[in-house]
Amino acid sequence: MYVTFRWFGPSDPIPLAHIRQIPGVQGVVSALYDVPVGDAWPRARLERLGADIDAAGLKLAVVESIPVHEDIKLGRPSRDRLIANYCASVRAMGELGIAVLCYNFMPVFDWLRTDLAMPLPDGSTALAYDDRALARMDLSRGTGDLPGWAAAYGAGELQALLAAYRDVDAERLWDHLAHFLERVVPVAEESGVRMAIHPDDPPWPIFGLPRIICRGPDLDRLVRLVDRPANGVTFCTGSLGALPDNDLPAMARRLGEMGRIHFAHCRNVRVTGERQFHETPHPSACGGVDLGEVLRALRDTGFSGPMRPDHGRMIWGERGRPGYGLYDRALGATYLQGLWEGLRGGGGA
Ligand code: DNO
Repeated sequence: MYVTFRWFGPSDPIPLAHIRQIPGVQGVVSALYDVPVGDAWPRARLERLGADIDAAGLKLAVVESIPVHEDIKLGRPSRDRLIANYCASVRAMGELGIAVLCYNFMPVFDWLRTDLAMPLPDGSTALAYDDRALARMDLSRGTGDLPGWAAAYGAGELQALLAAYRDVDAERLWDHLAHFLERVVPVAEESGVRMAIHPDDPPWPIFGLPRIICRGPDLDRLVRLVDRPANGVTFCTGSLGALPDNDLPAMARRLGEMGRIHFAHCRNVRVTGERQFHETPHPSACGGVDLGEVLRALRDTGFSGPMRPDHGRMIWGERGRPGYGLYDRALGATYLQGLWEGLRGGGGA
């Protein structure tokens, strides 16, 4: 396991120098955040990002993410030109030796919560989701106020996108994902890049939009869609863990045996009702995910890829990007390494 930490580039309030001080963290997960979605990433800019990270004594190990343009997910005629741009970005990654690409195929929204600062009994705050609160959300003014990770869409643009998706049900979305992967995976393979799809978060349809990467069978279907080693997954315990019937250690073992886990996101969640959960500190005792068993499955199946501690709470008065403060994620990084070290029978990361 190669321990990494997400960094949002020079605008991230957390400096690389602080990330460097978290024991065991060697890699950085980052992206070019200002390239318009659909454009090819300029290789020189990616190279500069890598050089800045190198200068801090770390390594750019994962790109998370190159966003997939909505026209690709909608299967519009412009998709092939956009996919060609995507392939150019993947080639640039390969040339620079960045071996893992985390991406998602969620229509319109990326991860979404209904509360970005739910107070926990210990005085910290965490991200939370409740489907009943989602039903009350107003999309008529665009995505501006939504507590999540949506690309910003104005009211008109968002309504047009939602309307376009009325013709795209889950099976159509699978077809569009297959069309995308059939073209991108061979390029990734040639370039030495492993594709790692991120599960949908939350793992169920929202706002009437289909979401297809939610459960074990979906991950199996994904890897078979283009049955090549470069076509794999980001095993995100928090996203998948929001569905109680997902048996995470079994899923990790199965995909790990197939050699298709290319990246791991470790976080914990507590499910508190039907389509209702909140995030918790990383240790297994704090939430519903048995991280020890997930890591055991990864270790038993020979996982040696990058892992990052995912969302943390806000603790010790820290203010920052929801889910992405320094302190709780750093605690997560050391906890996860402790678990891993125990599984190895001691000695080193
Ligand atoms: C949430 C993240 C996701 C992830 C994308 C990958 O915190 O894990 O936003 O980066 O879904 O494309």
